[in-house]
Amino acid sequence: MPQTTKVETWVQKVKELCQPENIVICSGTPEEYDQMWELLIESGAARRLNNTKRPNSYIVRSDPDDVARVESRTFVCSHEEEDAGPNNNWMSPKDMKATLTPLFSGCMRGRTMYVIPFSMGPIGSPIAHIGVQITDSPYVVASMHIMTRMGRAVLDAIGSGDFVPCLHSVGKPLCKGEADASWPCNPNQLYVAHFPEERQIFSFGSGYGGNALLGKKCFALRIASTMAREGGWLAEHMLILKITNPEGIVRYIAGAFPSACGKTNLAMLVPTIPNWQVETVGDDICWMQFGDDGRLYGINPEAGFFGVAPGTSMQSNPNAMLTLRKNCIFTNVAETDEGDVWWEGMTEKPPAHLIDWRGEDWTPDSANTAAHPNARFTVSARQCPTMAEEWEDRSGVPISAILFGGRRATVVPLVNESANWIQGVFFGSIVSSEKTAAAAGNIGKLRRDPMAMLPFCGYNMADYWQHWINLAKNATTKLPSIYYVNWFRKDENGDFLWPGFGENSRVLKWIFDRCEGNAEVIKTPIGNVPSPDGIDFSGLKLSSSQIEHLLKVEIDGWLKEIPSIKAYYKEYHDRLPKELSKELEELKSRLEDAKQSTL
Ligand code: OXD
Ligand code: MN
Repeated sequence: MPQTTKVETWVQKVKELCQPENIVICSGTPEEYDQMWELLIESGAARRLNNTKRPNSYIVRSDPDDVARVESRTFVCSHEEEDAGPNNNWMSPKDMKATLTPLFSGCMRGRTMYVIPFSMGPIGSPIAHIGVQITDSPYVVASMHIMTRMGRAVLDAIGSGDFVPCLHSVGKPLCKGEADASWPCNPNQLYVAHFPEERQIFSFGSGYGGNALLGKKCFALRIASTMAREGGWLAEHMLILKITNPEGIVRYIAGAFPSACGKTNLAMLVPTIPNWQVETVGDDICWMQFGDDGRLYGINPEAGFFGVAPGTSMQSNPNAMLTLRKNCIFTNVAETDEGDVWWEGMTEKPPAHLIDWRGEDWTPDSANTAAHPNARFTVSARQCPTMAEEWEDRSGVPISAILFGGRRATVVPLVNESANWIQGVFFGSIVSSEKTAAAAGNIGKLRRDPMAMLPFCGYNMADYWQHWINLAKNATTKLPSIYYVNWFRKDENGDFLWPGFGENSRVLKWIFDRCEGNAEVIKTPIGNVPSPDGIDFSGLKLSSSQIEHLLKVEIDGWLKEIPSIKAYYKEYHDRLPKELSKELEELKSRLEDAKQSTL
């Protein structure tokens, strides 16, 4: 008799707990994908878009109370509260299980339970890891078809090996004869719970995005970050791009930016500098492992893009728009009278009439936006015209440089190179963004989002910084250089100084040239900035004083920032790596020396 596998044992356990009506082991076939859409159309959650406008694509409307990741209901359940850190909500594993068990008991009554074996990263890649998600949501099954490699091939790859169990329910059991909601959910009893020591995820009550597609933020960042710490690798909230210079030399750059800082746009950038090429490897997550040569090799563990639709246009991101021409899922966007999609920013002039994300009539005079601000597209990466041919290479791509960036109107220059790895980790630890697009004069309202991982690090952030620092302690590693970039500096009138988008290629070129040993820097108290002629600004409408402002090292501004960094570090008490407090002290004394010498 064949042995029962770990997957079978777990499925049986979940079946007994959740009591579904049926069980489907997902195959990952196109037929299965189509079946999910038949169900979603029948329930009223989805509509097929006009096939001539947007072939094989669907528009989905979620419950208006289930529209985004809910950080306040996201928990890291380590045994010790200190191990989750001040960056996470914490509950003990015992208490969380005592809370969740009654919620999950019978929660799939009247529903089908889908078992989704999925691989984060190309199947068989030494950098990839496998999960199995159990869900009662056909929308999740369809989305996982696009966002991950999943189905039969992954089940075969697991064999008798390990996987991360990810249990998800929308939290709405159905009684016999009861009519189902078009988007069943239970937002009043929402839990997205991670058990890092056991490597398990439980999510209850939401069907939306990162709450429900558990391979993404829950596994590929929160759980994977704890696995990475243990295994000496990195699981990061980073895009990966490939850049090729006119001589055909290739470099790969990874970059961490908080939400709403244009990560997808940067990953799909159209360079404005002649004869340079930028291609895409990933837009949201990067897993990096050391190769035999001591370099960090990165993979994009996802197979698709789950991007914010509003603001995406042929001007801001033509490659995303081309990616979206067919085979897409659009969630909470508006629908046009022709059966196509629209969102704010897609065209300069909105259509005269739309059905908005709530299913109501909408005209440009309507008080609300037509698309929800967190409306999303879900699409296979394979459709992106700029995907680099090696984006699915099992061994990953060698990373030459890491970018950290936030949205800062003042103080932080366009680009600043760290003198060494530890200073680079310091840069990452202080990444911050203005809470909103700060009006001129309204300076200082900062949210620190270290390495853009604040909502995604599955353990104490201070220990995470220590993990980064420790990578430099192994003499055989050849670590990438680190850059702190800021596309969002403003002038005295509150206008952006830097045009951004495709013009960011000029900064990438400087970084590329630095990696090749071909560009000059000026050493400053905060790090190495380009010499005024270091970045090619030709053809841009920028005055020399604007260029100076973009690259300026504001000694007083940085000095004012020191107490806020200090206060922020204090939240981590004695877990803060001593290397970081030393970096901060040294920065302060370099800034004070510089101030003295200009007096
Ligand atoms: C995302 C996010 O959805 O960072 O990628 O919130
Ligand atoms: Mn993200």
